[in-house]
Amino acid sequence: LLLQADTRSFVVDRDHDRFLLDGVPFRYVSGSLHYFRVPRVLWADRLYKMRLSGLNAIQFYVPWNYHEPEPGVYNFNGSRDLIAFLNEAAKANMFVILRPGPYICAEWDMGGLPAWLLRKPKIHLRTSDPDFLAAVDAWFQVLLPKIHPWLYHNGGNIISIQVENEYGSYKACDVIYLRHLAGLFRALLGDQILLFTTDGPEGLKCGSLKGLYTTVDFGPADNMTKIFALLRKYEPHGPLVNSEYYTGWLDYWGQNHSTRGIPAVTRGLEKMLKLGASVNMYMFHGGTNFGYWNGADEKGRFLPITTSYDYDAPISEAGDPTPKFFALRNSISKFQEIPLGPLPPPSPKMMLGPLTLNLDGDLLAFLDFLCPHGPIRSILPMTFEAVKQDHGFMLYRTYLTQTIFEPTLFWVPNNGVHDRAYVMVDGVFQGVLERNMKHKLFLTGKLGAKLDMLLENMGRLSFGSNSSDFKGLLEPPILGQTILTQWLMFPLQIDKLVKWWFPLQLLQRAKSQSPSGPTFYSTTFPILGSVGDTFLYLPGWTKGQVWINGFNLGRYWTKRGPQQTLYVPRPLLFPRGALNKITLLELEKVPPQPQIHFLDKPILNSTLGGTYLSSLSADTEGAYEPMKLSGH
Ligand code: 6GJ
Repeated sequence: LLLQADTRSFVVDRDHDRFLLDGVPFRYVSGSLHYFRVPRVLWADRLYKMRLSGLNAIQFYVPWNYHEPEPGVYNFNGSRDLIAFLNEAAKANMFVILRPGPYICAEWDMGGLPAWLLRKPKIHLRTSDPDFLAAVDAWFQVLLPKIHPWLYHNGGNIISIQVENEYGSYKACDVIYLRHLAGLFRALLGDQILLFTTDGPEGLKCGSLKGLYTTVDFGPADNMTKIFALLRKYEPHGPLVNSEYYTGWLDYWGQNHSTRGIPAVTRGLEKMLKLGASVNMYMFHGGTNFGYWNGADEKGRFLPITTSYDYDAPISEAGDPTPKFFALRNSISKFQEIPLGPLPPPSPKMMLGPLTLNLDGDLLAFLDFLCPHGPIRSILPMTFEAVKQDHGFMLYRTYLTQTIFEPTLFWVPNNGVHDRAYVMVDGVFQGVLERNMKHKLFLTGKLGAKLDMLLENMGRLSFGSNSSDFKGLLEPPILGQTILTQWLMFPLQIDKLVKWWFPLQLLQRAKSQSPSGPTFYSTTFPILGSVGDTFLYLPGWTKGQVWINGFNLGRYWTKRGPQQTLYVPRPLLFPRGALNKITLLELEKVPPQPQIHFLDKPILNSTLGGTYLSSLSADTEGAYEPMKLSGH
């Protein structure tokens, strides 16, 4: 009987330790890129370059929090249009290995889980907790029917789907939860699609599940023979699969820039391909953590991920093929056919500046506009999650109930600053308190003075967090012997204000004050020559947030490094003399000359990281000594 021409299938052939695509032996050589870290207008460019490198598949996560900003509110538009991205991958002739979570890790805020889950503070994330499962079921009943038509056997390009993410690395090890997910995926996607799990070698025990194909992840420095032998205990037959072969590594603010050498990366890839394994390289293109989307890790110290997710990947953050790209293409060419066709040249880069920014005013001067509904009052401070503010900044205000004549210790017990607090007394900046750091402040002030703390959420723990990472003031601060109570919380809608421009009449009033603490600066500028990708450089600035033409470009932390420049994709900029607007919220201290530059190359590896690490012992006694990070 002839196979029906349209019988499409992607299966595991356990008799010959391989995949079969439509009955023909198939091996994927895949690369990870995250649509949520690349503006939509650049998706096709990145995918085309990945195809030309010899990849025949791409692998990517779906961040739940990117698509369900509020319970029951969904966003699949613009750069969140997942279906459009699947379509771009199909146009680039790429198969897709999809990883919808619900937890994805990925150095993304809360590993992709929505912060609104924490409005039930006792929820047990990533377990069979009924509250968690109810939210997961509702989300997947929206997402998975969208995916269904894109499954390979239905005519699409999705050849396999991962359930959860490295669940074996999570303390809960709740098999009921994993079984629930597998059942839900089967119910909504049918019996044909290949479902799999991914774990590090130490996570295979709790992360694998009968009925889901077991895969592993490891990097160039790991013992491949040993790890694949361990994998064979779970999958005695079928193709060997490494779902995350690390081509580079992630960066944390305050730590040195991470790189991975080319020879080790290519050697490991060729060894796996020689074994007939299917491999996904994590990352092939890293992209950027725009806005507030970066996640964080905790290794003795709280370690937020930088805005750049360049990852020292084969395709740079700006989309340029690197020497590692050509080396990997050469390795792949020994096993797979490389598409012919010219590789696009690196994108045109642009230099501009220096530009002098104008003082718009202290953040406090705009409080009415930033918090139009007014403050929430509570005896004890409330978390971001309790007031339903997921990202960014919240102002906490109280009033001194006595005059403090002598400099008096001000601190927050139980490491209760999540994650940084910028402290003002009657609008005058006093200094910073930071999570896991024993910064101390000494304050004076008169009876009735305003004590303001601007709390910054630096991104929620994403890897293996053993507790929910609430943000804001988790404990009432202490001034001398007094526990400060009676708080006003102002959730701040900064992005709305920046996007829709500052009310001009307000700007005039605000300018009168001499800047102190969190302050807005901005300017407008035309681009008269040709527009190109560029890298915003802020020498002398300290730490803050940047918007270009209303787009939240991400965080800068010049003082701490290692990242010194922020990637500005050309499509964000208006050409031919039209005015572009840049707005900065500087949280600490501006340089004598409030100037910024646009460079034609990135600086991601400043030595300031070292300076910062050594400065810890100087100005912040007793601070945690930064851990020498062994790995992720
Ligand atoms: C993965 O955990 C994760 O699945 N990961 C890394 N793991 C290295 C573990 C070595 C002990 S490095 C960065 C990636 C991503 O976080 C990925 O989402």
